[in-house]
Amino acid sequence: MSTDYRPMWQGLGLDLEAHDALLGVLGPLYERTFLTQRDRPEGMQYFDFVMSEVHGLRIQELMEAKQQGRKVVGAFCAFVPEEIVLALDGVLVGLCAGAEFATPQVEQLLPRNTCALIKGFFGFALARVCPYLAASDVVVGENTCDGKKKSYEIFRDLVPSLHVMDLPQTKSAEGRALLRAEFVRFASRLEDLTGRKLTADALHQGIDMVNRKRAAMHRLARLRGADPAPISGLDGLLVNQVYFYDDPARFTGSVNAIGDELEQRIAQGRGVAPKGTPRILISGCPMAVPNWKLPAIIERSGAVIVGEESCVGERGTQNLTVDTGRTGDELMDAIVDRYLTIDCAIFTPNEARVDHVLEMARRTGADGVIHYGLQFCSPYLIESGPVERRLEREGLPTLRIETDYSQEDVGQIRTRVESFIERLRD
Ligand code: BJ8
Repeated sequence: MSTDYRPMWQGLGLDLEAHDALLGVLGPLYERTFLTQRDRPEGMQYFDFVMSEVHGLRIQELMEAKQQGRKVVGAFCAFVPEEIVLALDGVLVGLCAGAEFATPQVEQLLPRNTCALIKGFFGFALARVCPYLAASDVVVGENTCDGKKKSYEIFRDLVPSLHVMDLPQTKSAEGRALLRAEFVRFASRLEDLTGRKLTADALHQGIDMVNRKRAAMHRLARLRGADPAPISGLDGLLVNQVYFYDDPARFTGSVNAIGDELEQRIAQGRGVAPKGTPRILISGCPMAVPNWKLPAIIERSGAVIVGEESCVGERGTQNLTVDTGRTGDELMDAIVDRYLTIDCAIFTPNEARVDHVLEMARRTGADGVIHYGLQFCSPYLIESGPVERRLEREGLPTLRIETDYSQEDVGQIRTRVESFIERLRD
């Protein structure tokens, strides 16, 4: 970052010293993890730039948007409908939750055995180091797992404005009705905030923008199915992570530019790893920036990751919203139907998730699946057993990894991943 953003961060109320410490760790970690990879697509330079400016230029853009009267909506979950936010001229951003920070302060508010993602967003808030949170006019919390649901009761005191969205636990007619009612309530909260009215025209535009963004991600996901893999899993994950921060139209253009480049690479038979390199699909909990621990271990151990069945990945981006409705009600129905297809482990039953893993494995030519569960995350850890058994039955070797954001278990995970990759080679 060449511009001095300190006055902006100060104006946002960040703790400059703690924030400097965060950036001082993030920058070198990014360089070691991403910039040392060989033969990256040139289009990744855009994403390197976005990451180098993720607390700088992008925040400045948000501040400019706010000056023009737009509202910033911060979120932690793939269930927050960006279509509605855009239709009310808002900007949706993902909030920092991918690293541990201020752990002693966090553990004064939350039990130690809370998942790292929840502790992560508490840490960023308590230490005042997330400019996205500081720039948000409203933060959306969702009643998904018990951990999030109960922790939002405490988090409410840490942010100026929290909107809690209730979510169903089943995909029944009653569950759908609840989700619809909650999306309507969310829209009305945003109408109050923005002083705008939700119209069918604006919803059409919001749906169109998000559909284009997701279609670009679908294209990237398809191209990752080529052997040799034209892009690393780390870079694929990075694109999925930037999805939550960047301007949607610019992001879509940048992903499509990568798509064009990957098509050329595939035509030339050019890849980031030799043809026949073991191919791995990751499935499980979301990996928010800068949570790159497991993917880095996997790819440094000689495999290539070809997809993520995750909310920072295909669980979050799969399926477009049908845009043929003419009235606001019809379009709201279409949005609800699209979000109800998200196979989060908070739903019961959740067989569609493992069907999706199998479909992804076939499409990407994956040789095996690594299930990533965050310690203390009951929904995904409990579901990982049935997922593993079904995948193994279907002939897909599966390894379950349970971890957190610390680096203490890196050696142990590496040993398990290496022997799993050997199994895939046999
Ligand atoms: S739609 S996956 S983004 S809830 S890891 S906090 S589940 S204890 S993140 Fe998620 Fe929305 Fe579902 Fe997706 Fe709880 Fe588990 Fe922690 Fe989790």
